[in-house]
Amino acid sequence: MEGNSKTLGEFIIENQKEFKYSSGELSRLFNSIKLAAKIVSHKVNKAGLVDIIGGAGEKNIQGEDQQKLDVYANEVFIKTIINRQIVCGITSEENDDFITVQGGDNGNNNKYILLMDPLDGSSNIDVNVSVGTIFSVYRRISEVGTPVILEDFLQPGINQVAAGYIIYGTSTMLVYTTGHGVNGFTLNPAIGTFYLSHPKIKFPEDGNIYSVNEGNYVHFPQGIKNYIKFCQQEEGDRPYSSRYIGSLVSDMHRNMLKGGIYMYPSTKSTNGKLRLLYECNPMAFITEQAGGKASDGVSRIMEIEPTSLHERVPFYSGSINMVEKVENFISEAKLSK
Ligand code: P6P
Repeated sequence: MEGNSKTLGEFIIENQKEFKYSSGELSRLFNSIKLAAKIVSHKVNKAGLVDIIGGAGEKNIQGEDQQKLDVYANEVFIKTIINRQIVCGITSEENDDFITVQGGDNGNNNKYILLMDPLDGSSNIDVNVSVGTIFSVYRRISEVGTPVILEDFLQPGINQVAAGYIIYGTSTMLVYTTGHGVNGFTLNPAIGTFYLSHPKIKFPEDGNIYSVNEGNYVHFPQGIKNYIKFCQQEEGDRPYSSRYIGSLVSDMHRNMLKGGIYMYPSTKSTNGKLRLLYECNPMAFITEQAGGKASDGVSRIMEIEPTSLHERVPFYSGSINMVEKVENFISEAKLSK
């Protein structure tokens, strides 16, 4: 019964103590993310009805066609957050460089920075498959009162103050952590309120779902090829199920609720596809806070020292036993070379 469930607003107020050192700024940041999420959710759910799907004709820094909804979601989150003078800087997948929040002294006096992928999985939009927004919040390291600098954004994931995602699926959910566990809120679009629907989400230690684009199989490291063959063998609780939506948020959300692993391996020519700062680190923070594990195949994702805004890393994230199994396959393959 919705009347019995806490709203996101009530939950934030009740857990204000989690936002340590915050004089309400982080609560205000969450409220602006909540507002932007509702606006984007409304537009995404109407996408099939109005002419805003399909490529906008421009390409983002990743060389990917910018879907019109990508551009729209990016503008909504940036404008909603900048207009509330809460952060001093923003990095977005859709912007080549970081955005300094002008607002005169006011902007520079804010102590938080936001990194985001405003609409992840946007290639799914015009085929009516779920997409998501991913966000990550840090405290600035440069002096308050001065303009934000690149080093503010190049912090390791362990410095995150908060992280979360919005999944625009069969329903719109906001899932976040501030380092005190993971909680999920579902939007009732009729009244525009998010209700606590998934308290204290826990990643099952094991699972039988693996999520990877097997179309890239020939380019995978040998250890990943060996792991995929392991998943497909008839033995014990295997073969596992292969589930890959092509939307990181959707695959990770399902795996967190049911158990499973998401993999985006490196290839000979690339470090994979996923971006460390605004995809891997926030999803890793949530994964670890829910009791899972997130690795680049060798090291903890959140301990990687970033060197550039849009750098990519191999990404293995999910049920801890499955991620550790993949790490073993990778190290065994290296030893057998
Ligand atoms: P591929 C979407 O572009 C994304 O960043 C993730 O959401 C998704 O899991 C992955 O890329 C899909 O990439 O190469 O398998 O199409």
